[in-house]
Amino acid sequence: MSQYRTFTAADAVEYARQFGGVANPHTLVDSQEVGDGNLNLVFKIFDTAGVSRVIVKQALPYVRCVGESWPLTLDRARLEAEVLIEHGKFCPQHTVNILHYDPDLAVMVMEDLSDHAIWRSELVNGVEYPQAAGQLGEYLAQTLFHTSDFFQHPYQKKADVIRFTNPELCDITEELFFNEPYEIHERNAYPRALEPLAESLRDDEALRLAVGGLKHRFYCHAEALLHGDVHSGSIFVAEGCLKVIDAEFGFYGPMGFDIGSALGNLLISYCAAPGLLAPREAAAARENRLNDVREVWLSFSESFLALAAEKSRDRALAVPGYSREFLRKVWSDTIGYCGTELIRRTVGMSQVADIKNIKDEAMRVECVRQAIILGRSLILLADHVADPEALIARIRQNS
Ligand code: SR1
Ligand code: MG
Repeated sequence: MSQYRTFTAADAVEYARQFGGVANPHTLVDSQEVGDGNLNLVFKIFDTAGVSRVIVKQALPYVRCVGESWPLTLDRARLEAEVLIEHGKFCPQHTVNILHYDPDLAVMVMEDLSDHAIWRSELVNGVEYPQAAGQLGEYLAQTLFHTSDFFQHPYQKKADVIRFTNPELCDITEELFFNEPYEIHERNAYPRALEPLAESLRDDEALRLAVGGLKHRFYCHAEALLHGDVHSGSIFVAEGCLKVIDAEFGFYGPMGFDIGSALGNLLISYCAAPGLLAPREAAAARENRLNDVREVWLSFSESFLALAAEKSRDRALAVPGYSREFLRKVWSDTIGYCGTELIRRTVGMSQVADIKNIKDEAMRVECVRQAIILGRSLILLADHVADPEALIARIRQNS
């Protein structure tokens, strides 16, 4: 029989005392539920001095932001903990540390990152972290290379594809990224003024074909163990530090999905900046986001190529030149998935603070319009953008 019960604040404290790895567990005395994501309960656990010491996160048997009408597997807690543990083996400096997890209770205990801030909130407020993009590229290179066929033994890789099969969470992504924004759907949430633009997405055959291809590759290209939801709200930053959290959408999929999701959120920030910041700050923030896009890809690709040269275990994949050729396909996928992230965050249900915080309605509509048009053009041009400089030129052209 399942031991699952939804934690109260007191349960979370008790659990943290047992499994939080704190030297004097009795000093943990209080907790606060701070979850503001779409799915889970998140408790900060405080000591007698009021300092937050560890985090207890528990999956609910449904989608939190919708309610019990949308049931969702509790196995996502196991998947999240195991993805983060796996990624932490290869990139501990940029992966949140999981101290303990229990698949029956769908709960995990993890390091407290209260001295960090969520990157999305900082971007909304115009706060810059110049090293973050390079660090994110490094996280992507380490996690994607080491979980791929370049590095994993073929038996281990195949076993891990099974261990990380994540049908229910993938189904959410498959619907939200690749179906709903291109249909009339009750979950879509774009401004009414953009109905003609939304309709043009539904009617664009070339776009629908390209999105079909991206969805197909999402289904069947088991290239590496993805995080599955690398957006700026899943990333904590501090001066010189970056830590990725929230990997419940993890599964074996195409590398370009993780990289494209990350770039898509940087470009949402780019599109939203004029609605959030004063003109001079917005212009600077936009330049910074373009630099971030370049830096994420350069840092990822340089590290990936170096890892492939040094550590590829598969003899055929280790042939000189193969990894570079492979990255050309990853780059095209990256641009395509980046485009789908821009569109699903603006047309579809998963709206983000970058857009929601724009107070002026006309400005908000213009920022959303720009994000949708940019998303469409990236999906359509994904195979024809040579490198980050060409991508940046495209983005400027779109602005
Ligand atoms: C119903 S879940 C909607 C979105 O929230 C998560 O953070 C993922 O991005 C998902 O697509
Ligand atoms: Mg999340």
